[in-house]
Amino acid sequence: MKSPRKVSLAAAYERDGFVVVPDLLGAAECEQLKAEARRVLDEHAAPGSSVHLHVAAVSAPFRALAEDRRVVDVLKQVMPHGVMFLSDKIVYKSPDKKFPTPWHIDCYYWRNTRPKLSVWIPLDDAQAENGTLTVVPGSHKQDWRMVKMGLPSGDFQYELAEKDWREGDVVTCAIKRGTAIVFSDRLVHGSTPNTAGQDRYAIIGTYHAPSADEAFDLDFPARKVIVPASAR
Ligand SMILES: O=C(O)CCC(=O)C(=O)O
Repeated sequence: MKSPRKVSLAAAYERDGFVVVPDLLGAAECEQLKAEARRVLDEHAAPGSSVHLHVAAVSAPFRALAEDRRVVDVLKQVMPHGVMFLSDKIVYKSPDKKFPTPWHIDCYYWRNTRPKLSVWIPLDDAQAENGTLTVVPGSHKQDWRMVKMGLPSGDFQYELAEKDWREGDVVTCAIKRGTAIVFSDRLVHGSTPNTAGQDRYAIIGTYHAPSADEAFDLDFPARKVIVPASAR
């Protein structure tokens, strides 16, 4: 019998709009980064917020993670025109931050800029019960409309206008801490609610191809070219 053809990481990313990279970070590293995330939230985040941007700008460990060889080796496979770090953020759910992240596409938040992708790494084991990432494979090939929404925390301001897919299309990413999900800024994604009464810390780094700064980029002080276009 013919065995199924193994699809490359780049081909899977192109087909699905995301790839799961198991065990990118070890458990001990996740524990240290989680303590660092707590420090950053305590010292820099607005009280009560569950999303905090510009982490690498104030944290050496997260700055190192943004350009860690293991992360960059994966990015090089899906970014043929070089790799530039733009920014990162902590997304934190807890017993009192239960709400699901609404269905959305990230590119809505940076309209009229060059394409980007993000690397989502949970620092706690993440599953349906504690608010893991949910994705709709292939949704990056469609255009989606977003509308304003009003989460009490103000952390997410928009959600998809139409949820035009079947229940069975959704992938609920049950993954160990330190596993990474690399996803296109056109991919429909959200999260499950955190009903488990547990913490769920995640770090999300966002990247695009190197280029002269666009006006949008100027708000991101930790931006940095990691793999110049010419190095490939
Ligand atoms: O960690 C999460 O709940 C998802 C966050 C997210 O989708 C985003 O910030 O774009």
